[in-house]
Amino acid sequence: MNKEKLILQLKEIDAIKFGSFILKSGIISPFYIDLRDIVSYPLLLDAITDMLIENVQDKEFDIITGIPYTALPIAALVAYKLNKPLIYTRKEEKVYGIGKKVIGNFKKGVKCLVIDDVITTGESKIEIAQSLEKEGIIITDFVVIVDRSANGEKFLKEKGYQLHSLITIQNIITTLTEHNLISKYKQKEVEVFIQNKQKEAKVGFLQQADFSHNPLTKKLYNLMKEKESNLILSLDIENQEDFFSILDKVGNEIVMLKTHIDIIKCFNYDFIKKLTEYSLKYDFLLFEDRKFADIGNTVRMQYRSGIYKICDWAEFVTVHLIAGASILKGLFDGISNRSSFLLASMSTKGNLINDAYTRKVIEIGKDHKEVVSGFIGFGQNEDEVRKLKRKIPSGFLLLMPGVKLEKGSDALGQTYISVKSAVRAGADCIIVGRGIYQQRDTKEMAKLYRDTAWNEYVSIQRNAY
Ligand code: S5P
Repeated sequence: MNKEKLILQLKEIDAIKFGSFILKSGIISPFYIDLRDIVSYPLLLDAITDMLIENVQDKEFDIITGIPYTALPIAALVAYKLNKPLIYTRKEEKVYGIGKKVIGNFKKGVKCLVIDDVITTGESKIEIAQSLEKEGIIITDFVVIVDRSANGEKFLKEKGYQLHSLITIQNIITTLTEHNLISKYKQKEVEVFIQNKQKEAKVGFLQQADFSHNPLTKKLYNLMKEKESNLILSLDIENQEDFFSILDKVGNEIVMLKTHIDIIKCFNYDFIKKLTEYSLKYDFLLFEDRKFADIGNTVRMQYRSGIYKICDWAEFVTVHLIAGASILKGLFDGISNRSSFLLASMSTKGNLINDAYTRKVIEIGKDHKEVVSGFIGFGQNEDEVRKLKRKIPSGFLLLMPGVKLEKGSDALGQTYISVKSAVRAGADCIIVGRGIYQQRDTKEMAKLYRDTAWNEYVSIQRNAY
């Protein structure tokens, strides 16, 4: 099998995916290589093992190992075909029995070929080599199916190892482009991602801003950068005087203000005038959390008319997609420079949103990027947030409510995840209400939330390259 055919077959079995993925290293990647299912395609498996053998035919080695789980059955087949012994290490530390680290029979001083499915940074390859070397095994060569890194080969070479690969991410992009199996946008996104890694310079969210397709998403990203803040204040205060007095204290700290306009007492349109002035004075965007959820014709009127005329002043609104994509049409048809965040999951105990609903919301959002800037989502812990984040394509923001300095809950079903966990696991912005405005020193508290969230965000993005 040649490289091109291999790539097309891997694409066909969905082993090459495009989207937004958090890798083991914390890198947020626009593509993901998942070769686990290869074992279920015997002809493909056979061809891959032949290609691996061809790739290392002039190399000297006595035994073979495969890194569990994905590469172990592949290595077993290679070993069988070459009539060479197989050894392997446990993925999990063995805590009972004889505690043998390496399984299989070998003599000290043997040369071992290491097979793995993918190389990303090369760091885990070094760890594996070192653990085998401790057992008296000599490692010189690694062979992988996909080299998805920009400089893994160079990295291994510096440490004294040779890397061989069947295909690289560049090969994949070239072949998929030739066969029209990847959009221009994705192609560019992956190329920039690879380049950036080489330069180790740009932070992830700058890149996201370049790729966002929606001017308001871009505006928000750019304002985050400029203000160095990913804090959204949820100012659920009924009294107008208190509302603006808090805003005077925290306006400089926030990138966006989230309102529930229908809770404001004695509302008249002067409130909106003042609110708009504040947003210009302190440079934050306006986000009305109206959570539109009705049929297109109704939301259209709710958005544009009535006493609040939300469409006139709020750059962003929230949408419950329960009635389907027609809500978006009802809201935004004929309107420019307005966008939304879709509720993908919620922070309340016992809410009715399930995985399938979340997935569907994200799918619809993806198809309406001109009026959708991202998603409101929540996870009880970092794993849940990561799982959600993985589903969200790049160029869309994940805003997270239910955030406080520490994990917790309130008496009415709200649950909270900590700021650090939320951002570390994938939230682009945090939405904080009572954690700030109910505290004695609102200004200091807002600063603390802002610094904690932003520092975490920047550190994640830096580590991404
Ligand atoms: O799932 C959600 C979605 C939203 S938009 N959970 C939420 O709490 N929110 C909103 O975030 C909610 O309407 C409120 O305005 C804010 C959280 O406020 P806090 O005081 O609990 O931080």
